Amino acid sequence: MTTRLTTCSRDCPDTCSLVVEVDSAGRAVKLRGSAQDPVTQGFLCERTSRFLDRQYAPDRFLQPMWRPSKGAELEPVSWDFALQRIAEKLLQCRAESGPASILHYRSGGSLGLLKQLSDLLFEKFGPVTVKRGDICSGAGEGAQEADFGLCDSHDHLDLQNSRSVILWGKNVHTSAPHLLPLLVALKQKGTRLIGIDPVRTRQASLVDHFVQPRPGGDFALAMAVAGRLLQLGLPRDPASFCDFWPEFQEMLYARQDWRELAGVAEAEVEVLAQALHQGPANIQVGWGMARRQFGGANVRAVDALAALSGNLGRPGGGVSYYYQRRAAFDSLGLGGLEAAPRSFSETCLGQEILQADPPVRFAWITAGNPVSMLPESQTVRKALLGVEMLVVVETHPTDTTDIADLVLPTCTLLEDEDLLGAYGNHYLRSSQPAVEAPGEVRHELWIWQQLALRLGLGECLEGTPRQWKERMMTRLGQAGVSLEDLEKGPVRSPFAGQVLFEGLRFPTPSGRMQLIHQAPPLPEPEADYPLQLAAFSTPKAQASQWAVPVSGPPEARVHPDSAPGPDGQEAYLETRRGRLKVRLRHDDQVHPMLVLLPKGGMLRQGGCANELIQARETDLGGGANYYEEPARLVPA
Ligand SMILES: Nc1nc2c(c(=O)[nH]1)N[C@H]1C(S)=C(S)[C@@H](COP(=O)(O)OP(=O)(O)OC[C@H]3O[C@@H](n4cnc5c(=O)[nH]c(N)nc54)[C@H](O)[C@@H]3O)O[C@H]1N2
Ligand SMILES: Nc1nc2c(c(=O)[nH]1)N[C@H]1C(S)=C(S)[C@@H](COP(=O)(O)OP(=O)(O)OC[C@H]3O[C@@H](n4cnc5c(=O)[nH]c(N)nc54)[C@H](O)[C@@H]3O)O[C@H]1N2
Ligand code: SF4
Ligand SMILES: [Mo]
Repeated sequence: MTTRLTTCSRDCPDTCSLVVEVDSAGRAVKLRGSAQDPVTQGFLCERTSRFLDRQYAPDRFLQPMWRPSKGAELEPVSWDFALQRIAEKLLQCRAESGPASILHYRSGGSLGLLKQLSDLLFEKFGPVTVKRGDICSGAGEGAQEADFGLCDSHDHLDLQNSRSVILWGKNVHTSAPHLLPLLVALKQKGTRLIGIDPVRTRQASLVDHFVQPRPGGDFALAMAVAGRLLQLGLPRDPASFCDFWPEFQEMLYARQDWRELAGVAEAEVEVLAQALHQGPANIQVGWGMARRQFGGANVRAVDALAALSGNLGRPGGGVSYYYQRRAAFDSLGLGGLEAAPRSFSETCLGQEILQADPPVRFAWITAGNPVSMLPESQTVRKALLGVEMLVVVETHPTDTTDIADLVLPTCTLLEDEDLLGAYGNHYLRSSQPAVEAPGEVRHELWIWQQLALRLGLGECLEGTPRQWKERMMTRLGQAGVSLEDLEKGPVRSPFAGQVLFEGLRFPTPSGRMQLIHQAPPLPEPEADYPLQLAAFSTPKAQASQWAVPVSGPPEARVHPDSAPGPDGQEAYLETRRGRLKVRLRHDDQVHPMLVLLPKGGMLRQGGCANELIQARETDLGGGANYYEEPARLVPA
C-alpha cells in the first residue's frame, strides 16, 4: 500500500488536499483529507468521501464513443477515428460557415488551471463562439466589481480579527465545509456568529442568531439595517470615500417599510446593526444568494452595509464573496470575449443556439453538463441536438453525453495533473495522478494536442502537463514558490494580502466605492404559482455528479403549511415550463414561500429541476435566476 498526495479539483471553495491510499495493483482504496493542509484539516466532505464509488463506477467512459446517427446508441471507437472525424468537421465548418459556427463551452467539472488550454486551442483555431456571463457567480462578482472595482476577499484567517461574522446566505455545512472548524473555534473564543438564510439550515445550531428573511428579501433587509446604522451614528462620513452617498440616502428614505418587506423582526435588524456598528464585522456572502433576478442588487446592498458601518479596509472586516483563484498563476494571454466573433449568454444558451445566425454547426463541451445544469434543460437539449456534431469530453454519462455524437473519455480528479487556486482561501495547490488513467482514458492536454496536430496547429500546445504547470508559475517562481513546493502541499499565495482596500482606496475609475442607489422591485408571489422553486446544493452531490446514483421521484422539501398532502406522499411540482412528479418532504425549516429540489438532478434520473426553470439573466454579470421560478404543488 502506498499513499499519494493530490488535490480535489471540484468546483468547491475549499480545494482540499487529498491523501489517496493505493494498493499494489494500482487501485485507489481509500481517500482521506490531508491533515497537513491547514484548510483541509484531515477531513473530506460527503460527496468526495464517497468518490471511489464514482471512480470505479461501471458506467465510466473508458473509450472514445461515437454515435453513428442521432438517436442511435453510442459505440466504442478508436482515438484516431474519433479525432479524425472531429478535425474534419471542424475544418469543414470553419471553411464553409466561418469560426462563429463553432461553439466552445467549458464549465466547472474541474477547476484546474490547465483546463484553459482548451480555450487556447479554440481561440487559435477560430476564435470561435464562446459563452458570456457566468451562471454561478456572475451576479455577485458583477456586484462587487461595480462597488469596489474588484471581487476578492480578506484572508480567511483574518476572521480571527472579527468580533462578529455574518454568514449571509451561505450554507457552510453543505457548500464550504472546511470553513466550519474555523467558525467553531471562533465561536469558542467569543466571536459572535450570525446566519441569514430563508432556509433554517444546519447552521442555525452553530450561530448565535439566525435570521430567516423572505426569499430574495436581502435588499430590503440591508436597507432596514442601514436605516438603523444611521440612527446609531456612522463612524465616518461615507461621502469621504463613496460616490452616490446622497442618492443612497434618498433611496433608503424613499420607503419606511423595509423591515416588513424583508419579513424579519425588529430585534433581528437590531442584532445585525449592532454587530456591524460595533465591528470589526466580516460578512461572508454566499454564492447562492445572487442567483435571483436582482441578485446583483442584493449583494451590492450588503456591500453598502460594510461601507457605511466602517467595516471596509480594516482587519476583521470586509465582505467576502470570492477569492481570485487564478490570480497567482501566469495568464495565458487569451483574447476571450473580445477576440470571439460571437458570444452566447450562458444562462440563455439553449435559446441563443436555437436563434443563432449563422447557425451553430459544431459544439465542443468540456467539464460541464449543460443539459442538466443550465436553466431550461429541454431547450438546451433541443438546441444541442440540432448541432451537426456535438463533442463532449467527460468521465461519466450525463444528460449531455446522452445526446453527444462523440464522447471523449478523460481523467477523473484522482488521475488528473493540474494546478489549483481556491475560491474560498488563498492557498495554491497542485494535483498529480494518484492512480493511472484506465483503458483509453487520456489527460485533456493529450486530447487537445492530438486534435491540434490534425488541425495544423501542432506547435501551439506542445509540452507535458508538468511543463505547462511550470510555464504557468513563472511569476510564482520569481516570488520563491516552485512546483516542487506545491507538490509537497499547499502554499499560500505570496501575492494575496490579508486585508482589502486599506486606506479606503478602491480600484474603481474614481478610486472611491460606488454605493448602489436604485432599489430593485421585490418579486411578488403569483396567484397561480404562489411558491418559488429553488434547487440548492445537497451534500450528496457535486452539481450533477452524485456520490451514490439516484432514481425515483426527487424529494421536494416544503413547509407543511405549503404542502398539498402528507409527508412522504407523491405530488406534482408545476411551473409554467412543465411538471415533475416529486415526493413531498415536510420541513418546517424551509420558508413557506419556497419549494426545494436538490441541485443536480438529471433528466435521465427523472428529477431535473432545470427542466422546470426558465432561463432568465440576473441584473448583473449574466448570472442565472435559478431560485425564483414561480411554482405550485398539486396532489398526484
Ligand atoms: N455539497 C455541495 N457543495 C457544493 C456544490 C454542490 O453542488 N454540492 N456546488 C459548489 C458550487 S458550484 C458552488 S458555486 C459553491 C457555492 O454554491 P452554493 O451551494 O450555491 O452556495 P451557498 O453559498 O451555500 O448558497 C446556497 C445558500 O443560499 C441560500 N439562499 C438562497 N436564496 C437566498 C436568498 O434570497 N437570501 C439569502 N440570504 N440566502 C439565500 C440557500 O438557502 C442556501 O443555504 O459551492 C460548491 N459546493
Ligand atoms: N437549478 C440549479 N441549477 C444550477 C445551480 C443551482 O444552484 N440550481 N448551480 C449552478 C452552479 S453554481 C454551477 S457552478 C453549475 C455547475 O454546472 P456544471 O459545471 O455543468 O456541473 P457538473 O454537473 O459538475 O458537470 C461537470 C461535468 O464535468 C465532468 N468532469 C469532471 N472532471 C472533469 C475533467 O477533468 N474534465 C472534463 N472534461 N470533465 C470533467 C463531470 O463528470 C460532470 O459531468 O450548475 C448550475 N446549475
Ligand atoms: S468537494 Fe470541496 S470539500 Fe469536498 S473534498 Fe473537494 S474541495 Fe474538499
Ligand atoms: Mo457554482
